[in-house]
Amino acid sequence: MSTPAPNVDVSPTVRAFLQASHKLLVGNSWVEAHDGGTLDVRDPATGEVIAVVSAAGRRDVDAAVDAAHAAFVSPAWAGLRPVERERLVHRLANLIEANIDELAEIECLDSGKSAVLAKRVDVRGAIDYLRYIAGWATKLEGRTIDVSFPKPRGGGDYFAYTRREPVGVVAAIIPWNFPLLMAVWKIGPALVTGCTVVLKPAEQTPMSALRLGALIQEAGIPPGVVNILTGTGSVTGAALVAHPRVAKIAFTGSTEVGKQIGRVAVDRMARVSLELGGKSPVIVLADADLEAAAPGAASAIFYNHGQVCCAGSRLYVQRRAFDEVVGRVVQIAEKMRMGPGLYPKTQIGPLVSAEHRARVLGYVEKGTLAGARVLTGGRAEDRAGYFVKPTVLVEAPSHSAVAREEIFGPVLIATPFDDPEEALALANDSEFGLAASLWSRDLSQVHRLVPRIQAGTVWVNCHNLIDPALPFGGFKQSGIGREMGREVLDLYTEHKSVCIAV
Ligand code: TAP
Repeated sequence: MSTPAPNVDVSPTVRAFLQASHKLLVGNSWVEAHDGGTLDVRDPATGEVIAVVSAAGRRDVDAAVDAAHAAFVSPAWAGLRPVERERLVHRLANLIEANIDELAEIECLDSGKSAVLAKRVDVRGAIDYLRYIAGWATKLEGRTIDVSFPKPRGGGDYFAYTRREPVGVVAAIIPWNFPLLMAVWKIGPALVTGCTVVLKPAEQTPMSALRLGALIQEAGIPPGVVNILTGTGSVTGAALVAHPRVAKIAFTGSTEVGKQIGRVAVDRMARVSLELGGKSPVIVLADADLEAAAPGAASAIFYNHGQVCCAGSRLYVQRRAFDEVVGRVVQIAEKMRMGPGLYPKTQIGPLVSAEHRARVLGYVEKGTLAGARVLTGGRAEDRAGYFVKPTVLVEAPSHSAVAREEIFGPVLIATPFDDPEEALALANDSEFGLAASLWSRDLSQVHRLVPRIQAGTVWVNCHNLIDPALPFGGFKQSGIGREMGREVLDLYTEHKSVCIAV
């Protein structure tokens, strides 16, 4: 179902922001790219250019890493007490909150997502995350350890302890599906641990990072602690990853690019965390509350138009409930209101770019050629912008690309199973292992299955719930490392062992 042209306009504040000249944040200054390079930014709902940003080249990367390195060792940053770092992070959270509507609108125009959801999930999520992580600045602890060496000759003893120390300059490279949230997931832990950052947003969605840069300055975070380089992955991203002064790479994106980055990082032993793709299963047992499971399965795949790393893109339903659950998901898909994210009633917005729309539709085509049947959707919406109808496929062969690879769009593959063991085998038959959900009222069955599901997060009777306190990351090819929770601190700190002869 498509919505008529929206009767909502871009606000004057956001219009003025988009039309401004956009530069790179290096140290405390906004500067143009050395070679004058720029990138067009498009509104996915119309395909029109809404802003022009700088495209950082190698010399800009050098300047930003130098600024981050200088800040890392400067008394203005390294000399701050933990409670002062905590206060700066809270200040940033407060400023984001004070600008919540503007940031949600920017995110909507840049990425195509609904402004209502951008406010509720992306921007509110960024604020909540910063407030959660801020408190860890004062809780970075080591341990004292009783060592068993022979005592020093002539008496005395050893005193041994560990310290957590910031890893150094962090290159944060993020994707386009939750731009502000992904930026904050990396900047937050870097700030509380005393690291410094060079952030590179995705070329499709750089705008919220630029607005965030201004708020970072307003918060009083010392110059050079956070630098922001807009640009492409192949130039800006690659130069950052290879830079010898970058101590750690925090990457969220596709498995393909993650592997390339991992190889470069290992070559010079840079620390690296990789939050990568998924093809997450949703398993519905016949005893589940189907009134909840069917809309749950629909929202697991169609939320943010399927552009979610943990989207429930493989639906497995026990055979006797299959027609009912899949039928309801199809009904929901057909009723979803499609339109620009600025229109408050929109439930499905455009995909992020024309290239991505072609990629998603290419998967559907390959799937049908391999024998899959389209129950609904499967095509672009006949209007300007990069819209793809919510799609449900059945009978996709288990070896087909559409059933195995990450599509990152509103495309669900539904498959029946006969018993829980078969469901488990189907769910685990994937190179990915980011997340899964299990729907059942049988608690014993749930406890039997949860430990055997190969995924970094397992939701039971819910899906896509991400909390700042819950570690998040992937098994298998879905990544290395855990963001969120206290586990994220390990990604931004080194453990130093100290042993003193006393
Ligand atoms: P990618 O194409 O992998 O891009 C991610 C980022 O890497 C972008 O900023 C990109 O720059 C940059 N990049 C590309 N090539 C690079 C290179 N050779 N060196 C350094 N940087 C490079 O992913 P995407 O299409 O933006 O995002 C979708 C993917 O992200 C999906 O696979 C999704 O599952 C994953 N994702 C995972 C998670 C978690 S938490 N696991 C969360 C969200 C998204 P440009 O875009 O500017 O070229």
